[in-house]
Amino acid sequence: MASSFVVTIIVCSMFKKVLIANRGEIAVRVIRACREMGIASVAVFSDVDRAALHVTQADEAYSIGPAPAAESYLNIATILDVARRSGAQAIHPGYGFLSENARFAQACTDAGLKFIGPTAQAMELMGSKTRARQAMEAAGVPLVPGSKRGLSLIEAKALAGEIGFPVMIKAAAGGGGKGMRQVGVAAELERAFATAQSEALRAFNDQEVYLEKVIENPRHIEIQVLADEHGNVVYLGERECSVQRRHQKVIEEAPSPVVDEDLRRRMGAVAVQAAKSAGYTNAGTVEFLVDSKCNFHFLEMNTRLQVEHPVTELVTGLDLVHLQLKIAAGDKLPFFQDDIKLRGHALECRIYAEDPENNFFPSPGRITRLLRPSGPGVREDSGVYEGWIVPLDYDPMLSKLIVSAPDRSSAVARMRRALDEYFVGGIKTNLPLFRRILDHSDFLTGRIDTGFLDRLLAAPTASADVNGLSEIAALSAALFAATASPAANGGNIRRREDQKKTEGQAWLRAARIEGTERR
Ligand code: MV4
Repeated sequence: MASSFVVTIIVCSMFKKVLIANRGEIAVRVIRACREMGIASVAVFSDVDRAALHVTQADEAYSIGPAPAAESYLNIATILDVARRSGAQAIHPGYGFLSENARFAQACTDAGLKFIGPTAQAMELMGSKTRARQAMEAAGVPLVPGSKRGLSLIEAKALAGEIGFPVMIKAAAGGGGKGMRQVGVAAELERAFATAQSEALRAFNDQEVYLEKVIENPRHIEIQVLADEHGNVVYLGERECSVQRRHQKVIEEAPSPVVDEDLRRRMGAVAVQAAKSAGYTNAGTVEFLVDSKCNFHFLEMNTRLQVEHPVTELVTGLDLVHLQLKIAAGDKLPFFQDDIKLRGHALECRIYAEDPENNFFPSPGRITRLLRPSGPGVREDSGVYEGWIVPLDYDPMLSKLIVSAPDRSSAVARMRRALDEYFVGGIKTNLPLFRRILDHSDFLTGRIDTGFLDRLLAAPTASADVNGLSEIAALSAALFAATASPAANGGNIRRREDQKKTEGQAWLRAARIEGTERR
């Protein structure tokens, strides 16, 4: 009798070398994951990034051209050439730059390189907001009421009359708030339509616009999904991202203060359905607008790893970049939906080189002093180091400060403590803004919507008096530190009354640090 043997050959298909087509903290983040997984990393850098942190951390680094992103980090041919020369088998795009460029994803595939992300087809579908709305409606995903295709002015007038004002005119090729116009009354529609069209044409070379009903004072809540290339899709809970300014997120958290288990299950199921129907693979995020009654509406799908992914990592205990690499290498998801448990609370502050006192103008330059927070429950994903000159050519985000704790209020306390430990000298940062947000009663009670930060910034600051006092305190502390002998403030001895929780504390520390620096 013939006996048959089933021989299973386990082929290790993990990449040996990965190129990271990005810079800053996200390049460092991906390089770290590669190192942990025994994968060699290839960095690319522009002329102004020759000494950037990601270049020093990678196994190899290649110059890709001048500072302007269009000539370096967005140059597909150059990046593919570096991949070929270095022998990389896959490319991680990070976020921004080429990360949501379907042509780039396709060019990688055509060059025999694995793009670590979804297919070009899935990216293209989600890149067109009208096509995405058609596909999502067909999949039973709840949409914001409005049109599913591009409209003429006449069609827009008719539809707006039907669904009622206010309405939002959006660019089909847009996303993230670009080419978007709110219209309050019928008389404003024609002008807003024309403006939106010409903005869309200029920004995206595509003047198609569509219309949605306005969701008033919405929350921005998004669901993280992971999909392998074998049809398995899971959701990893939500992120609350309502604290924004000019469509730039400032603080993110997980879980959302308003999402309970039932809502999470419903939003999660919809997000998984959205991903499945789009043939989506790898990591992605389904964005929802959530109204005051907790109705949720599909907004768009981000086809990349997002800036705020660490808060999801901290509440799920998963490493999203490890998982992205495994999925791209053809592995099955190593868990099922029921295995995913959320634990505790995580907050993220995006630290920017910008001046809150001067309309958040970018504040590049040399970081003369850098004290970074650490200790229990603190993670800092940074792209900078002391002595490095922050270039003015790119997004001025320096780092992300992320904390986790058993519950929301202890996470807030931990974030305040970590912010107190954080000092960046030589350039202006938005660090002082976070203290204001974390002291705000609406933030503390979770009453945040997408208008929260604008309202906070429009309100008069604590008082001019307090500002004056903290400046005097900083000056006198600097004088003290500069003139006192090391023993006078040595050993970090501080009297109890100096330790009280004030905004001046950071200033006092700053002045002391700068003082010692000048000695
Ligand atoms: C909306 C909206 C209200 N109603 N659409 C802004 C970014 C882009 N992705 C979509 N955006 C919005 N679309 C309808 N129908 C309000 C916003 C919006 C917003 C959304 C998410 C986070 C912050 C925001 C800030 C202002 C406006």
